[in-house]
Amino acid sequence: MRSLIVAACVAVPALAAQGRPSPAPPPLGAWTPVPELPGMGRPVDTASVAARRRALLARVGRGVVLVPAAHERELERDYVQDNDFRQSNTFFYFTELETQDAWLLLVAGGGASETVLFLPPRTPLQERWTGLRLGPDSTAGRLSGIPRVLPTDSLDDALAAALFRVRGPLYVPLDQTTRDEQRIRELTFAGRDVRNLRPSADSMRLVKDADEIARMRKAVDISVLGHVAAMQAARPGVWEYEIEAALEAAFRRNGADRVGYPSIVGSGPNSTTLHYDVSRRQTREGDLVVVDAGAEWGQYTADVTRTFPVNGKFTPRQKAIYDLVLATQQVAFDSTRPGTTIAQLNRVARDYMRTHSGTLCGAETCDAYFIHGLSHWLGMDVHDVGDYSTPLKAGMVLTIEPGIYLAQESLGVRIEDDVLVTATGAEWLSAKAPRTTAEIERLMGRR
Ligand SMILES: [Mn+2]
Repeated sequence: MRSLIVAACVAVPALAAQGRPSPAPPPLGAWTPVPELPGMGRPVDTASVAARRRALLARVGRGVVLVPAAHERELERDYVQDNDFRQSNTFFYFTELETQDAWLLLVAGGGASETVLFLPPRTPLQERWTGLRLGPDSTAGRLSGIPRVLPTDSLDDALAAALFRVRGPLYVPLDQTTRDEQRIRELTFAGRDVRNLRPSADSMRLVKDADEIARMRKAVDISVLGHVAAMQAARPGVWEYEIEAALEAAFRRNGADRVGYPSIVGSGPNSTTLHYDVSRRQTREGDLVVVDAGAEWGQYTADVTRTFPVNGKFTPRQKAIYDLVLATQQVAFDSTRPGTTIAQLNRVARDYMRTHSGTLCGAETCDAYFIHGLSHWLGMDVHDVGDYSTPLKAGMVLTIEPGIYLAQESLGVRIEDDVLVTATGAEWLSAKAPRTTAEIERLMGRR
């Protein structure tokens, strides 16, 4: 699933703007454009990416790292639904460049470390179709903070020379398309010690640096506005797709690049289907609606779930289940601090739900209906990379998302927030989305 908490409901900007024909505030997603690349790319935090590359080289010790960029997707084959292109996360992590068909070469040991960016030459004719592209020139060097930029046709020679000099293994991310794998095979020859870069690169991504956290905050803030819009769009008789449209309109209006994963808007019986994403049912009086949706911004995604009554008012039964899920989430949050593990948080949450079920879930305790995990890592991937047994450290971001799904009653409740581990505990990132039944009813009462 793709799912945090807050003590108080903070004023949401979209609410303040309701019904006032005042000039629109700048969208949350606004960010200084790069003049050389109209329409594509955002500025690179060159200091952050350079620090990530240094950290990687320190881990590698001696060797050569080669990271390909992603390629443009094909409309006819790849069912492209948002953009023709999204950068590969590994390439983005070490460059923050949204350019296709590029390669990053890092050399560690053998006297000196070296970083080279390879870019395909620019072709003006093609740019009539694609818009301006980065090419192997000084502009790319300046924007990327990588002084050495060469054309891709010099990659083979540069790689051979680097491997000869360093006499160490070649690290490549073994997750790329067949096209890259073929190219990587061509670039290497028999007997070469080729290793997977992913375990090292992925474990680095577990702890977010300041630039990554800023991107995540933006993705989360945009997502909060979407969830508020979804609650405001709800009333008995609207179709799930109408709620989804309001949600995703708010994402885009506030600068989201795309959704981080297919939005889940499940009403009534669909509230108990964890990954229901077709949004085709008409809501009815008395339904609960589970909305699990996150905006992606600057390659990072949020993952937030809210559950609300379509008519704006929880029944006593719905409220009782909701409040147990909410209290479970709070208990897990209160245990979130450096040194603990996701497995421990899971245990704390399940123990709490079990011992506080009373007769709410009949013969069973309610944890029997909490049928998925409590948490997952969050970052560029909605289920972000990294070893789940890693003890929490400041800078990690995870979801906390308990749920109870009672299919016989068409009653599903999930509450999911995004949490940043801090030096002393944790911070709710998605706290601005109304979360308690009182906050939700107050917001929906103003529709
Ligand atoms: Mn989730």
